[in-house]
Amino acid sequence: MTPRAKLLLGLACGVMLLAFDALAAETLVISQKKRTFSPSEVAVHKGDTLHIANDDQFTHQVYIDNPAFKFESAESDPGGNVDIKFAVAGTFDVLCHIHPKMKLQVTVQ
Ligand SMILES: [Cu+2]
Repeated sequence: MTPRAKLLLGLACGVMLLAFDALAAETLVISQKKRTFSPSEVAVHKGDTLHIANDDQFTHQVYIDNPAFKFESAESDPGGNVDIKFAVAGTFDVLCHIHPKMKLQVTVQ
């Protein structure tokens, strides 16, 4: 095999690996609207990311207080967003310090 052919093969393998990674890990969009998460329950796989968009007229925040996974965002103004990557399996409540009734249940498999 020529050096050029080896290089092309290497590049092709790299591109396929990147494509596989993109397929394996997903990003799901959650909306914060009228002081609720929508949807309010979601199931994801380990490595997936939730993109939590503040589509509300209020400032929100998100946190997770679980022994297996803790997360604390800054305040997110209307139009802002927060990304949370879930690396651990389990069931987690995503909550908002500003609006204690807001709850999103995330099941990670
Ligand atoms: Cu809130």
